[in-house]
Amino acid sequence: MRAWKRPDIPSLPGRSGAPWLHDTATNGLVEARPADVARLYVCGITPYDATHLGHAATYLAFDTLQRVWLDAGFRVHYAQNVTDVDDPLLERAIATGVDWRELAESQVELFRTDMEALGIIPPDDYVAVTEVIDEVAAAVTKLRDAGLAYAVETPEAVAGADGAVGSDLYFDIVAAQELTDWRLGDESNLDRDTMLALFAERGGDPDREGKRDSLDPMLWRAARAGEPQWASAVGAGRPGWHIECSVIALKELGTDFTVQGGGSDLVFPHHDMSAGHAAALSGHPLAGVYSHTGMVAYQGEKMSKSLGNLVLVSGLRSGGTDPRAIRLALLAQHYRTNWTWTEPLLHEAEHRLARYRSAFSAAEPTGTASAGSVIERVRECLNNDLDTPAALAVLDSAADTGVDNPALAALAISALLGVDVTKA
Ligand code: 5CA
Ligand code: ZN
Repeated sequence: MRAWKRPDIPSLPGRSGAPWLHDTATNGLVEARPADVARLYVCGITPYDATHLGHAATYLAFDTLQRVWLDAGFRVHYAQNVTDVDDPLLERAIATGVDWRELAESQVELFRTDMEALGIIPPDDYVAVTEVIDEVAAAVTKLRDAGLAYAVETPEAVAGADGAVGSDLYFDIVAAQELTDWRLGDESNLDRDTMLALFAERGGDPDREGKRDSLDPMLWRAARAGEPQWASAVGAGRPGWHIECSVIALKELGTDFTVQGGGSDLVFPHHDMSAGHAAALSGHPLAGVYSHTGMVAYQGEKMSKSLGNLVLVSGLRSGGTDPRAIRLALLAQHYRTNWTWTEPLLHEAEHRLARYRSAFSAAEPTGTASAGSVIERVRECLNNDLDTPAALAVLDSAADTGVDNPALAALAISALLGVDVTKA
């Protein structure tokens, strides 16, 4: 699928090191140093009610990571999916009387415009699940043939175009752990009770009869009346959620890529299960580092489509908010904290943007502080688990004292933080 326009990213004198990043699996900082090309997969949107500020904060965090890698001299290969067939999307389409394909396409288009306005680096591979149905079906077939997938009786299943009635297929987590090095919880480190609770909350079906283990996730959903379906070797139906990301990531990036990213709501079951599927398919780990962003809340709850407590990037933009201010408001929070969006945060960011524009757009020196050393300090902050609030604090004090080369400071703000302070 088409992504969106890439922002200009100037190169800076000198060079950053590889970033240190928090890894959920080991719960510590690890050096995200690629051998050659940094390979990044970030879970994309389920396209309805896009793009809220939680989405924007998550994609901005991985945009910052890429800017640090680029500044450190690494090439980056970035892949992202679009979950354009899934229960919540289909439910929304039915509730609003819109065709699910139209809903998905219009929301992906809105997401593209928002990402472009925010100056977020686009993925090299932007892949919708509807584009890889055959690959997903082939992966499920492979798992079934290896004894890692099994059918559960599905009375609601209807005949596909070939007249055959299929069954839902599940991943056998116990068998997968016997056959591979993968262990459930390797990535999330959660105990079983917590897993069971989160599984039920996040699209799983722990109580379904006929499953071998309550936590076994669905790989393939047999055709149902009124639902989209595709013919396949595992019967007519559609992909499960976790296998979608395993297949797209393996296809575009290969195994053992540098960083798997997403919001912390994906730690379990999504990323644990995606890693399990990938290990069962390839015999290798999915990624080296599992990186997760905190949740943005609004009005006392996690900002989410299902609750409807949303602040949309497009809404702010159409109200006249400068996208650079949105970006600065999000950068003022550390990507791993859970935080609440409020209006005053936007006003602070607008104030900061005005301050940077007047401090760093001058052609002449505004003070004696070295812009080169400001860049080094900003680099240190970002290398330390993408500490953007600390980087902004460095720039705030440089704006106060003035610098010997404002244009160089502006270039660094553009390259590393994606904000062009030289524009009107
Ligand atoms: N399509 C799946 C991933 S395969 C999905 O989670 N889609 S989503 O539209 O719900 O979310 C897209 C991305 O935004 C995910 O990485 C998710 O973790 C992140 N996200 C969702 N809500 C928030 C929030 N309130 N704060 C921060 N990040 C969020
Ligand atoms: Zn995903």
